[in-house]
Amino acid sequence: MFCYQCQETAKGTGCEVRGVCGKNEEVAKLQDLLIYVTKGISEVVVKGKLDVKSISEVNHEVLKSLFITITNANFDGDAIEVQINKMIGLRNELKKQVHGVTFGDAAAFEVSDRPSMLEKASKVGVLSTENEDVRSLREMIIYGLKGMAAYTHHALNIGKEDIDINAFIYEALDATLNDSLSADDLVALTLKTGEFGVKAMALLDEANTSKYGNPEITSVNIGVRNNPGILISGHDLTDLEQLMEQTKDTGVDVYTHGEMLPAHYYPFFKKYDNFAGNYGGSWWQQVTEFEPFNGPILFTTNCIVPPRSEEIRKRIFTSGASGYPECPHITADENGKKDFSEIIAMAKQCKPPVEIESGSIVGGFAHNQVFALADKVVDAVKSGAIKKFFVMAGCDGRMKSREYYTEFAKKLPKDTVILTAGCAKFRYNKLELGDIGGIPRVLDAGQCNDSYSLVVIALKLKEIFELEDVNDLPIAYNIAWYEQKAVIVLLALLYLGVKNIHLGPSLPGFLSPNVAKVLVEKFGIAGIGQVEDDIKLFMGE
Ligand code: FSO
Ligand code: SF4
Repeated sequence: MFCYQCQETAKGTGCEVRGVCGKNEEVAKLQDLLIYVTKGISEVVVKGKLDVKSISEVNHEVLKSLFITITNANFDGDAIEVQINKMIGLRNELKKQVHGVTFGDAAAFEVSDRPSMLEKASKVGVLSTENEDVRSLREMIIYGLKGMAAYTHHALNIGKEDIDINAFIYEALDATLNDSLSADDLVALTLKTGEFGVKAMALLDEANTSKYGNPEITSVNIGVRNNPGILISGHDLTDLEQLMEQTKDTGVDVYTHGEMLPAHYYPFFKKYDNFAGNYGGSWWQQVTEFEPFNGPILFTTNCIVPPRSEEIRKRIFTSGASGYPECPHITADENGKKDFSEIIAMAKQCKPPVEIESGSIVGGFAHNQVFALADKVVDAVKSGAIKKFFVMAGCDGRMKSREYYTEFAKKLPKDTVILTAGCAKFRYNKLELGDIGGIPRVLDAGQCNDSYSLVVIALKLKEIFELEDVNDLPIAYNIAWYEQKAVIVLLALLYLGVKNIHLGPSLPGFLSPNVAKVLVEKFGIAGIGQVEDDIKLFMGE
């Protein structure tokens, strides 16, 4: 196996024996093959000039396939094998609509069983592209597409689609098979991926806010109550909605974990009395937090960490693109309805969660809420009360080097405000950082996809201050990344012309030295250093 798609990749260069994430060789190879067949489908769609509007099932399954391969989403080899077979079947059906076109291997290969899949996968993985710069650019595009697919898939669950995004995914995946494209072509395609990343985030924002209302300032309880509970993790708000509907009046409480925390900010979910609060910290803390939670856990998306004990594994359920061997996977019926009764029944047999912290955290500063505060914010900037904003969106992760972000937040001058989204916030959202004239110094917009809100806020400030260039705003970007959704957020920012983004805790292992050089020279991308030095640099001292 070879995988270098996430920040925790072994030695910063690639997992070759087993994933640091816990992904074994077989699952890694099956994921490679699943990506390969989505490339083959893309070739059929692009070369066959098929009408993307007329192939919805394929569109949706491509989104799901890409999503399945995101870091920590799906560890279930059997489920991935089923998906590969489904995709090959769809590909072959599509080919029947095309005549007189010669296809390459990705559109033509066949496999009969698991061993033949693994054998094929060994030949079509990341390292099958020999030139390291081409490999680097191709993979960066594919990782961006994975993130884009995840966001588009969530929007689809709410009934929102943008066919142009699906068409672009085919175009880009097909391009990764094309040996005649130059490095410049691939750099251009990388930025175009960012452009469609913005569209995907906008689509999901529209889907979430039209269905669940605009996020608003909310104080979220982080303690516990006395009832049994279900913990829901991941990003899928439609799963949460169905779980809330099915648990109301049952005596079972629902708590969010990790990236589901921002669900509390939406007006829609406030009507449920049993929506009890948020339990614990970011995704990787599940290794210690699931045990005292005592009740069942529903993963709606990544990030799953392989459970350390049988007792905990028995309490894990998955849905959507996520999966874990031997954990029940709750699938939707033809109307999108999921039956969570097995989880609710289990919860009733479990003890209530043990309290691991108490108090509350405040969030809900997506674009609409920040616009409501715009006058205050603009006055604070004009008066000098706010000197700088720090976009610290992105991810959290296990590495000790991420303590940097807690230190950075603590040591930032008191006249600065942190704009955050994604699970990076858990490094500093429980610190008492105070406020500036009533504006909290940490403004959490929501999930990683809500980085879109931060962009909308930046563009609004640019308009208010009548600036030509978004880089003239008093905003610095110190972004933490972990997996491929953060890659699409980064590409979206690059597409929007944001310069001098600092990316940490380490630069992606998938950047070849030459590609890294392009990012440094063209966009001013940099890594992180020591907290004090970086703060001085950002503050222009
Ligand atoms: Fe991922 Fe990052 Fe959204 Fe986290 S992009 S790791 S779980 O911020 O949140 O999915
Ligand atoms: Fe390694 Fe990350 Fe790939 Fe897992 S997802 S195998 S940790 S690079």
